[in-house]
Amino acid sequence: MTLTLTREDIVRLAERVEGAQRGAYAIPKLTDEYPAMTVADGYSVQAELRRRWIAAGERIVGWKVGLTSKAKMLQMGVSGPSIGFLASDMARPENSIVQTSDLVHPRVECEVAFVTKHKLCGPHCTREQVLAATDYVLPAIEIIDSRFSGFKFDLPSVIADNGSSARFVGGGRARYPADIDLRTLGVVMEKNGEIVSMGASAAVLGHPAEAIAMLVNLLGEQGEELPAGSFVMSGGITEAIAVKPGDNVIARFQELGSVSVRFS
Ligand code: OOG
Ligand code: MG
Repeated sequence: MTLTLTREDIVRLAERVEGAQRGAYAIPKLTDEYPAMTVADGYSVQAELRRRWIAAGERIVGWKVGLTSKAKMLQMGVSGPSIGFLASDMARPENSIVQTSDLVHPRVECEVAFVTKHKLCGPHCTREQVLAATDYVLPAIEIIDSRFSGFKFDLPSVIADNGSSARFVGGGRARYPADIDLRTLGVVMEKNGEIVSMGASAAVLGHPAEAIAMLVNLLGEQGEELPAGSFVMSGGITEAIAVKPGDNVIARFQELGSVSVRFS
């Protein structure tokens, strides 16, 4: 993996992204200024961002992997995957109100989330290993918020922006993975009582646990492992839907119940 950015560039870009995340304003994609930026550069900026968040007292509770379904890749014009860290202050309780004034242009996605009971390490992590290390799965709504103007980006930029991570809500009914078929779960997303998207969990790499294995292998390339007790989102099953104040979103999953969130 090639790095083109200097240490100074990495710190500068991490500060720029952090400013946009905390201040909820849009910035041009980073490759406008650094056209040669690579995926490895993007992960260096993300690692610096994570270091700064931890230094500010935040706790990393897990990870998300994104751009794992055709619908998402087509919507964003980017062939994934991208991973990002999840911090404790991004979590919101089921059916709570998420404030949009803290966000640039929020969108919602329905995802299968995993909670692990054993640590996982790459390389060569497999779906079977992920399932054996999973404590339970649950439905989740991810609220993504790309900080890039017009939601237009490329893979190095979105990785530097921590995979557009902003908020997440877990809920519904937690299940042991052995008790359900994770490939065939139907999901319907409703906004203000109307169906806005629907799909099936196989849209995520044929099986959402494949996405977790991919995440573990990407973490391995960065010299990291996925600790036991991590909360991990496997990627939007359908395309993401824009939300505004007053919207009420509910994702209904077969076997996993439903999860909802409101916006103000
Ligand atoms: C990148 C994040 C994608 C997913 O589930 O595919 C993502 C974006 O679309 O802003 O979280
Ligand atoms: Mg997502």
